[in-house]
Amino acid sequence: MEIEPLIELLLNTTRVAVLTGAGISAECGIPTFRGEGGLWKKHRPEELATPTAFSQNPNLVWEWYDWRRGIIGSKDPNPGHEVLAQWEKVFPSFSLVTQNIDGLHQKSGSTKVLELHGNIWKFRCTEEGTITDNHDVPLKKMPPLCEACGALLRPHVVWFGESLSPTILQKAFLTSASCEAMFVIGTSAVVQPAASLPLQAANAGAKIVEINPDPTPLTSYADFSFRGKSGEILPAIDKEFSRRFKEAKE
Ligand code: BJW
Repeated sequence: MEIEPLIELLLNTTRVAVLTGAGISAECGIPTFRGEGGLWKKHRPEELATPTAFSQNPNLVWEWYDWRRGIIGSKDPNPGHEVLAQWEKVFPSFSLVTQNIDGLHQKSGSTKVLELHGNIWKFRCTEEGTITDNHDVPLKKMPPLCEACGALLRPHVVWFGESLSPTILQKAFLTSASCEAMFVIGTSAVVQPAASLPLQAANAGAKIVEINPDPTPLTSYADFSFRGKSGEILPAIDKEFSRRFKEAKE
């Protein structure tokens, strides 16, 4: 797809929103969920990513998260994450909403990230609801227990059938209702309510920019569809945008 019309749009836009999914971290070596090599090809979501699975077999679920923490902890952000961290400083209003739990946006320098599905580096006490940071790889105790009350800890993530944080979700919907352009990057756009955010943005008049090697249910709503890896396409867009932005200021 031609980059020029998008650059024109970005040069005339102040309110930009971004929704990311597992695909943005794929080039770091972190498996996505769906598609070739995806986590859900090898594991059944019902056995690992539901409250029932956790109550029936907390050890199994924790072993899976421990394994994933091992992978994620050894990875660094890629150029796609880095561009988004830069854009936070470039656009007068910039919101980054992610479905990812890997914390790589923050690691690349993004400071205001709305994490819809939680964060793998946080624990939540199943009794008191207290949230704590933990970066141990591997975990010291399996399953981990709350230091304050001894109850079972769980990963501070959102499983199927669980509600997202109403505060975070409300902020995400406000963002999509008020942006002028929304980038949708590396998501299969099938998991709700996250997948509704770009539709809401489109209904409110925002231009939708999709970056994904494959088409998704969102593709027919997109004004710009870039087929490829976000770690390559975002830097290409940014390079041209930065050049034209500087030129316009001179
Ligand atoms: C690249 C690339 C590269 C590759 N560059 N791109 C309405 C209708 C129908 C169902 C529901 C509904 N509302 C709620 C539901 C139920 C359910 C749901 O949506 N189910 C659908 C699957 C049908 N939703 C929920 O249960 C949610 N809760 C909720 O809504 O509560 C209220 C409620 C409950 C029940 C009924 C009704 C209301 C909670 C959803 C929680 C999702 N949790 C997970 C696990 C998080 C923790 C963990 O990681 O362990 O979140 S599942 C998994 O999917 C994870 C992801 O964040 C999420 C989205 O996946 P994502 O990011 O899109 O990844 P992939 O793998 O699917 O796609 C990767 C993409 O990248 C692909 O397109 C590639 O092509 C691309 N790609 N390389 C760019 N280099």
